[in-house]
Amino acid sequence: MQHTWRWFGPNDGVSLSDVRQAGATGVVTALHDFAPGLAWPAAAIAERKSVIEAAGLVWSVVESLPVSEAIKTRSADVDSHIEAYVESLRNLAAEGIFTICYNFMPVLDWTRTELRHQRPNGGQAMRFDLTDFAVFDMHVFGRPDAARDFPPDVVEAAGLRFRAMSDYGKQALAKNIMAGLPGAAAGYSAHLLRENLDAYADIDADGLRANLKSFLQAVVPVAEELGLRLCCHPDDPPFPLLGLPRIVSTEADLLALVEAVPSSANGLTLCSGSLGARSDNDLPGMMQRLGKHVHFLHLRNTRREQDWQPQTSFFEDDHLGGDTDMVSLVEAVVREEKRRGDEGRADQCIPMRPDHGQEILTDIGRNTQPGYPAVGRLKGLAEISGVEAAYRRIVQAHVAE
Ligand SMILES: [Mn+2]
Repeated sequence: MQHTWRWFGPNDGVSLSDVRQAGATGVVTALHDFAPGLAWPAAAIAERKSVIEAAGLVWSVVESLPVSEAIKTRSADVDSHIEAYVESLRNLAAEGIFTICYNFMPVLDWTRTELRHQRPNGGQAMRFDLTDFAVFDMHVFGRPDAARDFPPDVVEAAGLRFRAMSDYGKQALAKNIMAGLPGAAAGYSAHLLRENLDAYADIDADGLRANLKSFLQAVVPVAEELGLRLCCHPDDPPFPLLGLPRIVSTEADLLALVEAVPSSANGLTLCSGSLGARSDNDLPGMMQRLGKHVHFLHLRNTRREQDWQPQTSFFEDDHLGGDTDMVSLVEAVVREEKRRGDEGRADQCIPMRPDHGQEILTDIGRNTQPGYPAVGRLKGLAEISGVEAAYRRIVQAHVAE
């Protein structure tokens, strides 16, 4: 694996010097100043690249080149936004940046109900509590018919919890949930959320799948011609929220995505943290079966606190802790890389980043991006690297026999 690290740009509290000391060689970043639907200018890409290279690192992966709501809903601006997307792809390829991550989650980018949940050891972790989410959806935001989307015991518990909650608690909960909305830094209102949800009134899962396929049909041929590897990030968490359809949540979804437009340019970001929140997702098995389509890895672990299949409550556990068998997943990755080498594939080495980390030691109080502390991710990267090094030895020994 190529060891990479997500960096949010010059304003990130974790510096490129930190990234290098943590042991990563590649950077995963995006030009966050450009709104979805706008093309990334060649000069801005070149400038970001030079900042990364001046620090002795390489820009390995773009995460994300965002897909606009107009593209996801195929509304009025869809054609101009796809044109802009293609222009960004051309400009990135011209700078030698070939791996492009995106997601197709309607409205929400990621969702947690607590950004800094106290762990027994004194560290802090992100957490998703389905009952808290139901409190927000049913009572704070007040979506009509929201109760139909939760198990009966969650509906009941959410009513009790809401009645006992202070105004401050309600505001804090709404703020945490809205933190995952694009543009959240600028403040995201309930009004804006309602407007965004309305755009999906007539789009069900099949409708969204059709829109994803239209998007892929437009961009994949260009990406293939440019030698790019597009890789869709799964839904986080991997089940519907706020009545919105979600179509990148299961192994069947991932398979449908790559089969919709078969091409080496149409691949996957295997995010073990997102997918692993569901008990019916077998991550090592998914890597074994879908490995050839995996262009980018996010290695992270979650532990389910309650399971209603497919909905769950969970927190982000240590990278080697949690419900996903990370050791077997890393083994599957090393074996896939070996297979690619034997096949002579140019992309044998898959970029991987430790996706999120708990806040520990000097992370606490630094107020870096939620989920993206320096020490917690360094620990995750170090642990995963150890497992990888061991499997590399084992796999090579096996081949020598
Ligand atoms: Mn991820």
